[in-house]
Amino acid sequence: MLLTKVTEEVREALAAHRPVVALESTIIAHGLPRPRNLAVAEELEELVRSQGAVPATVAVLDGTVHIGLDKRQLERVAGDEDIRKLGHRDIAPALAAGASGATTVSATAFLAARAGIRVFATGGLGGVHREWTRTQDESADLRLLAHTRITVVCAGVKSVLDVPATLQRLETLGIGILGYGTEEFPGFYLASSGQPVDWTVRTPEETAEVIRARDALGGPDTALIVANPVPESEQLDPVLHDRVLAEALDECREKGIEGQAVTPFLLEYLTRRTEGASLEANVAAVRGNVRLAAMIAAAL
Ligand code: PSU
Ligand code: MN
Repeated sequence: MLLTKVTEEVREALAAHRPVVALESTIIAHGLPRPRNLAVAEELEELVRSQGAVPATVAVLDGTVHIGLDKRQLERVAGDEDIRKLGHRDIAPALAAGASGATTVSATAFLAARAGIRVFATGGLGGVHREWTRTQDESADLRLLAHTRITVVCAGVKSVLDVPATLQRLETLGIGILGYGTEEFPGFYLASSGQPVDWTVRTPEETAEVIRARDALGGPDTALIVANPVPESEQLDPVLHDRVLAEALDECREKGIEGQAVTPFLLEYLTRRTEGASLEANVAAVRGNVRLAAMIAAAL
């Protein structure tokens, strides 16, 4: 059975050691509203190309892993209301069932690293939820990144999470963090979460130096997070953010929403109740991350 299909363009770029950037599909299918999601997905691929790198959007379609999607496949991921959300534990059952699903950070990092891709861009990572003591909800992203050697460019972790607790978990798990042009950990919709980072890099070349040093050392075999803040001019108004997020968390608890549905619910609630302002901040953050990821891949 054919498990994985890598597009010719991605295969050739990897073989020739040209820059490739992996992109996840859950943000498209479950993180952004239709039909804007398709426009963003296409724009992100274009952004990677404009930096001279090859985009590899990852998804599972009809029981096959795809590393790199064509236009029609991207349209399917963005348009299919029934497409599932797949973490890394869900890939094998999805393949066996012939199912289709968008891949989260955990599933995308797993598949991209296995395909030989070294740089991956997304919006914000999953992490420890604020209700953790009651729900024990911690994103599978963290455990997977604890044993996968890949560089992930993101705007920190989603601010709907318990950010200090997530930073503690990242330290425990040995996942590296570099602030990109900042001494503070970004806050996804916000330029800063108010938490400090221990290491700062300021150029793609400096970032590549860290990756090379890890390679020369032979480890650790964990992910390296390049935490790239959304520009302050494009961030969500912090007062609006805090107010609407508090409402979103109350509503999530009252409705008894659990498991995989929590993150999409919170993101959708924020988009609706900030009249699209959180969506613009989210898209601005992802754009910046994708552009930076392409530059880091080129510097490698
Ligand atoms: N970044 C975004 N929007 C998203 C996500 C990331 O800007 O929707 C997705 C990623 O796929 C991430 C997932 O892995 O949210 C986390 O979901 P959970 O908390 O259920 O693990
Ligand atoms: Mn979860």
